[in-house]
Amino acid sequence: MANGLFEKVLIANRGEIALRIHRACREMGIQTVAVHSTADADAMHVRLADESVCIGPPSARQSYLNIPAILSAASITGADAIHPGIGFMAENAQFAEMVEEHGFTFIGPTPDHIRMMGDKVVAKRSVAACGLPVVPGSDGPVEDLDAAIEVARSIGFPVLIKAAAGGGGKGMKVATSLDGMREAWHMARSEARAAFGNDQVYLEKYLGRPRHIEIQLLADLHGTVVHFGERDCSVQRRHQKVIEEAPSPALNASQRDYIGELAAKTTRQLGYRGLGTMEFLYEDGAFFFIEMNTRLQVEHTITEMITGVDLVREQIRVATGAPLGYDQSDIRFHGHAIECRINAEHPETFLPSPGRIDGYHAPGGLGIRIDSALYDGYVVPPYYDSLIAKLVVHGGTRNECLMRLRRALDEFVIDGINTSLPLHQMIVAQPDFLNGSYDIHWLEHLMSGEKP
Ligand code: MV4
Repeated sequence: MANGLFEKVLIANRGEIALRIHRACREMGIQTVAVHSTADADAMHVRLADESVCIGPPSARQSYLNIPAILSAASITGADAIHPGIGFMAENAQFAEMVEEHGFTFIGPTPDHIRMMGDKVVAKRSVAACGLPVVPGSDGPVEDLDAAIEVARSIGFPVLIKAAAGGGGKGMKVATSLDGMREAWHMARSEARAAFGNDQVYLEKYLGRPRHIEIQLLADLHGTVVHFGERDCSVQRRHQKVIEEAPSPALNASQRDYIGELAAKTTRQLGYRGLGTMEFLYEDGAFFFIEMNTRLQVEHTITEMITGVDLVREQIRVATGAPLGYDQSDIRFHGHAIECRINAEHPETFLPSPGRIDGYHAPGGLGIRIDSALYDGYVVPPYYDSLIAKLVVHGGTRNECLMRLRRALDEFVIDGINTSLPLHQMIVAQPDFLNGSYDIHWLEHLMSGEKP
């Protein structure tokens, strides 16, 4: 580790996020190792990396999730550290542990913190003990239907039964009255068992029309923690985020400072290190913590646009043990940013649409950023996540950002496959979106033709 930095980082991921990490490393003078499946031999990040190692066949299980293959690639290339990216190994505590046992640095939090936040009951209890507001509900897991009914009576209907191992909405069931409890209980338990091999569940008061607001956090190894404000990720469908924006059109500066400071204080008390995101539901002026993500997130880009901070660079820097070197008062917010996630899928049916790109033109100009590993002639493989590009737009005001976004969407050409570009065109023409008046159910209501 010359100059206290890593000399070589292995990027255990693919697609736009692998490219994003490569770019941060290259600017820091760090060599990069790309690992890839046979399906990704022609990927952009593989071409740009200093070295590359093929780690297996197309199936993610045999390549991007193949721990021995990833660790072997790190050994033979002499990497100092492994960046897990997003998805795949990013929130796997056992992988983080094995990376460190083999003498590499895991660019992320400690295995204990990954484990703590992976169990939603432990996560909630831990942050509540620090004074962070959580959704009213059971104190920990609920053992049987009778106990669940007792909790539901005391907090009042509607209630939500959630899987402790959950996230992503699996094993989540609403009961609107006592009559619905038995069915919701058994469905939540069996869904949780099938999805996670763990049927532990807990109860919360069900919030009907919340927004999803998350706080970006960064902690060094010496107890300094800062927040980079919030992102509003309420525009989603089936638990897949579609558009994110920062700042949230629903918050003012004092609400931002309040929840940001509280989240940072909690992060410090937990002894957390690295990048992290606390997710909140926001309804009627109140915040309720639901989960913490212990990794870099897809939508980190909009935070970078309004703060001017390279979050991946900061994540790598703190992983070396470097002190942050600045505090909360050094973080300033400028203007507004919106990200459109562009997927290789049909804009209405959402069916995946892999295949060859036979025409590609990305928009440009002031305030436009494209994070994508696409190129003309690239073949989008059918095996992985369908995210192919992020269109990220900055403006001095939300209105300027929206005008610029609509202009950029009109310029964007991706031919040969179906993409979600037309979905984004539709959304940015909606009066509710332009007004910022949407909640987590807004897009699904809009697309089903219901009145929101
Ligand atoms: C909730 C909720 C309403 N009330 N909890 C969905 C997945 C998991 N991350 C938490 N989720 C929710 N928890 C209470 N007490 C509504 C959701 C929810 C949701 C949350 C964030 C973003 C999109 C969502 C879509 C549907 C439901």
